[in-house]
Amino acid sequence: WGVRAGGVERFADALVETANKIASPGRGILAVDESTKTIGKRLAGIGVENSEANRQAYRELLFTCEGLGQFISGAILFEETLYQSTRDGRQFVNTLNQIGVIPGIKVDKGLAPLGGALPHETWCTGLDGLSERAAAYYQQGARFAKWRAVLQIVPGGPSRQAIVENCYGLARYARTVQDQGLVPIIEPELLLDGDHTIERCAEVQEEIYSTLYQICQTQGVFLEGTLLKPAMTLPGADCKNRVSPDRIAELTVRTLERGVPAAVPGIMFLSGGMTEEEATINLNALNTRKRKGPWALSFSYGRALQQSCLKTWMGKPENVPAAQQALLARARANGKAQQGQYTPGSEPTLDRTGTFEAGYKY
Ligand code: 5MM
Repeated sequence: WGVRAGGVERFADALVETANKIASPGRGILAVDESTKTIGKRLAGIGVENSEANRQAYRELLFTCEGLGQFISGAILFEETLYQSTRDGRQFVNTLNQIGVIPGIKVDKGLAPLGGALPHETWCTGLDGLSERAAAYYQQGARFAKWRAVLQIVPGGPSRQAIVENCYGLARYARTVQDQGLVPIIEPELLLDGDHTIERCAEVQEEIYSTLYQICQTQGVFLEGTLLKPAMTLPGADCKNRVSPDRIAELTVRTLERGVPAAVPGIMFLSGGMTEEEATINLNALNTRKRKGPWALSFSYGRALQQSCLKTWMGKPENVPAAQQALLARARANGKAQQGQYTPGSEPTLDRTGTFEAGYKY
């Protein structure tokens, strides 16, 4: 593969295989790596207490959902979840593998204020000890990792400092976990907050991607064994000019073609507060456009895969089968959208408003 010397050499074939499996046709990622605080918000939304038992019960519902592997290739877990089991003692990593879903792990340690940058700009922590943690997660059965850096469009920003620092963290993380056998999902999330136009979003994302891949080169990241998890190219939540899914697809593809190397096998979008149906329709539009870029365009949705499921479950054991059907319906919808075959409204949703929350940094 011509990779730069280090642990990654021994894992190169496996990394490529895993990345390609995750980005395989008709499948995408279930992002359920909410930290304890964020899952607390989701559980509060259905009146359920944020206890370890309730977090375990919810994740057991997800990871024992028969048939999920047809549409979901990987699930991102929070550290607590990676070591949990079903109530009858089966490790979650095993139940996931049984239903055909590759277990992954969130390895960043969250955001911290970035001194010297614009107010509210952050950097992503977690590089200290990452190598050792990645080795332990691999031992426990994880085969891919995720690190989420956050940038925001504000007047005069994001600052160059924030872009460079966040891209540096993503690249260093990526190479570090590759050396331990984990496929890095590189997530430079650009928040929906703001009143900027879709064109401004495209401009900023172009700068982010070109900076990111330049630093990935400097750090020796093996691109064939990575996946990118960006936001779609969208107008800000407060922008008066709303745009069609076709326009979103056009600018998203153009931006990616300008900045993401062809060596990257898959682009797994985050949902960022869109409703379940919006996220699916936009993904479908992306996959019906003609394009030059060779990557798979798929999903790594958190909120846009879980809202109906949570609202059906409501913390009640008797609702588990119905909640699993709700999850399957949205997974199937996105599986079809990945192939450009989704008919709007053809799968049920209980998510009418979306989960966008202005100013919320989780
Ligand atoms: C599922 O939420 C993920 C973890 O968030 P925190 O550790 O900050 O609680 C989050 O990184 C998520 O994977 C991405 O934001 C994409 O999720 P959405 O909901 O935007 O699709």
